[in-house]
Amino acid sequence: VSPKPSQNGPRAVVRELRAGRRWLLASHENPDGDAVGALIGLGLVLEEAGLEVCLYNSSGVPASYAFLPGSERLISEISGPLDFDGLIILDSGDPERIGPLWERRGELPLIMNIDHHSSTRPWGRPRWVDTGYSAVGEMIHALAPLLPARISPQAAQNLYTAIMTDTGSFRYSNTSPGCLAAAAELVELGADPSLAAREVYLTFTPGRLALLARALESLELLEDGRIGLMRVSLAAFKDTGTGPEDLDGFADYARGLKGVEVAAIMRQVNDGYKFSLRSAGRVDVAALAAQLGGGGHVMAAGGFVQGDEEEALAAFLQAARRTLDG
Ligand SMILES: [Mn+2]
Repeated sequence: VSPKPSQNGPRAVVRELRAGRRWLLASHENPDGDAVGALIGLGLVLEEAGLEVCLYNSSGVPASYAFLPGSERLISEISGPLDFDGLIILDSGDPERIGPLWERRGELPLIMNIDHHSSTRPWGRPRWVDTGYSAVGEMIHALAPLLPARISPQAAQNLYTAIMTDTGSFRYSNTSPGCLAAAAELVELGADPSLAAREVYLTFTPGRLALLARALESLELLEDGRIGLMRVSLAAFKDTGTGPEDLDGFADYARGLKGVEVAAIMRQVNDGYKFSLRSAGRVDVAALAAQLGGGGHVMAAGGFVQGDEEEALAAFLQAARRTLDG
């Protein structure tokens, strides 16, 4: 008796993709470079394989990723019936993170999970979740030859940008031989690294620069300098005409301070505060975020506390102390 083929992993994903024709692709709201790049990259790769795709992100495309070829195809609302063979959710440890579309999941015959976050409860069928990948963009690069499908120069630009941003420009600890090899091949296939770096890191709007100034002004050191905390209020976004996506990379300033082990951005939302956490290397911020009802990676994670500023800060510090001393 030959062993039953696994219902999960890249080959199961390919089998399912091939069995369908029309796919709806989604990634988490307030998307980062991986959530946008992997989404468009997979869409273009599936089209090369002769499939039809619809690309959804409830937040739309952040300005710094509008340069990505195919970004104009992202939609943030779907009004008609969900006439698809299934939904593919990318880069979301928790499927609810795709936003309002999740409410309509009952209309879809299948929900697939392709991700590199560590998740406490498995979901999706089939699912391919592998924390060994630096970015979902790197996973899509590995998936293409299995389909098989060509990675066009446009897809390569998206997948390269996904890997670049999730590794902090190949500086974070998830920068592996595998992701560097994938990035090199994507450049060979037509990705332009200098374009990606210029658009993502070196292009500031005046509003974003003003937001950075306010975030830096708020920076304080807590717990004997082991925590670097920045606070961003709803008013700060409003005054500067910016949004949460403009905070991308700001935590690096706090993390870069000597002695800081955890960098945190405490961002006001309607009913509480979201915490975006970055580790300097020793502390597992995913464990810290889990205490705040969130999750993520060892080096980058996020959580949420309901309540006013004082309550949120107290809850964060309690969780942070536990993790720092653990
Ligand atoms: Mn990612």
